[in-house]
Amino acid sequence: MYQRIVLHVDLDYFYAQCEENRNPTIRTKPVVVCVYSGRTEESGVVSTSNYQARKYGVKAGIPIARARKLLEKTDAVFLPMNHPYYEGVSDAIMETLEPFGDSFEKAGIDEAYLEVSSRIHGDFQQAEQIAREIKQKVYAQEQITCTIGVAPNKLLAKIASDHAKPNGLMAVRPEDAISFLQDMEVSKIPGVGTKTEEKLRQLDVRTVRELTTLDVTVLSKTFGTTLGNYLYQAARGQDDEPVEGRNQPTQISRIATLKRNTHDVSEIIPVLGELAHSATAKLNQKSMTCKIVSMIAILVDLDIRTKSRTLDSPTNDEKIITQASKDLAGQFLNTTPNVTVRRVGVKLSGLSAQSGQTVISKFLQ
Ligand code: DCP
Ligand code: CA
Ligand code: CA
Repeated sequence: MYQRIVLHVDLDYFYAQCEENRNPTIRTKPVVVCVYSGRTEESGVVSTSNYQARKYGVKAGIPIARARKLLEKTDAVFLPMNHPYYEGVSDAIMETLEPFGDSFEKAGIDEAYLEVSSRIHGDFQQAEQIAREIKQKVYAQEQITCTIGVAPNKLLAKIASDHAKPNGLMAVRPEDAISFLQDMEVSKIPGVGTKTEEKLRQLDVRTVRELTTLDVTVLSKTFGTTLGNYLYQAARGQDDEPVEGRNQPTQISRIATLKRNTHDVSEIIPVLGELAHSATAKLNQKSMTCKIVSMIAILVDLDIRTKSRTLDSPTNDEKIITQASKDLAGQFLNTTPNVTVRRVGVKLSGLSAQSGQTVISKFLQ
C-alpha cells in the first residue's frame, strides 16, 4: 500500500482577490467585500477582505460599520459582493485543478481536495512538485494566488493550507504530523467552533497536545460518539475520509458466469479468485480499502443469494479478500445443499480511503 497523499487547495482572500483582478488599481489598498443587508445603507457584514485590510483587524463576519471605523484613516475600498462573478472564476479554476488528481472533491467555492496517492506512489517530493505546478497554472490562467497543503489525509492537508496562507505551500509528512499539530489551539481543527472550544476549555484543554490526554470515552461522553471519535482521531492527525470524486464508488463488484452450473465448491473457487483479483485491483486504483467482503451466488432459477463478512480491519490485501470470498462460498454451499449455482460474484463494500498510518480508533470500535 502506498503512503496516501492528499492536496488541499484554498484560494487566497478569494472574493477580494477577484475584485482586485477586475480593478487592479485597488490592489495596493485595503479592499473590503460587503454583504449589504439592505436595511440601511451601511448595514450588513464583511464577506472577506484583502490582507491590507486584515492588518487593521477587518475580517469576515464583522459589521460593515465597524470595518469603516477600523479603516477610517486609510484609502480603503468597500465593494458589494458579486457572487456570479466569483462563481465563474471558481468554475474555471476547478476545471484546471481536477485533472491533477486521481480523484477530486470541490469543498466550497474556493477550495478543493485532490487525491494524488496512486499517480505518484506516495512520494512527497513529487506531490510538492504537483502543488507548485498547480499554483503556477492557476495563476497563469486566472491571476489568482492560492495556498496548498500536502499531507497524508484531508484533515492535515486542510490544516496545512490554513497554516501556510497566503500564497503558500506546506507539506506535512506522516512522521511530522504530531509535532505539527501539538502546539496548535484546538480551534485550528476544522469543525471545532466556539461551542466545542468552550467545552474543551472547561476540561482544561486548549491545545491539541492537551486534547490527546483525553481518552475516547471521555470525549464521546462530552461530545457524542461522532464528534468525540472525530476529535480523538483529529488530535492524532488521523483521518480516513476519502476524497469523493464524482465517480467515487461506494462498492466494487465483479460477477462471472461459471463454465457450467454446479454445486461443487472446487469449480467455484478459481473463478472467485479471479473476481477477487480484479475487484482488489480496482480498489487499489481508487486508493481505497474495504471493510466488508461479500460473495454473491446467482442460482439457475436466477435467485440471488449473498453472504457477507465484516473484516477485523479495513484492507486492500488481495489474499485476505480472496480468502474471505472463498470461505463465504464454502459456508454457503455447506448450509444450502440443494442449490445449483449459475453465476458468482465478489462485492467489496464499507469503502474508505487508504491511509498510510495505523488508525488506532479502528481497533477501539
Ligand atoms: N466567505 C463569506 N463569509 C464568511 C467566510 C467566507 O462570504 N464568513 C466567502 C468570502 C471568501 C470565500 O468565502 O472570499 C472563501 O472563504 P475563506 O474562508 O477561504 O476566506 P478567504 O478566501 O477570503 O481568505 P483566506 O485567504 O484566509 O483563505
Ligand atoms: Ca480562501
Ligand atoms: Ca476556503
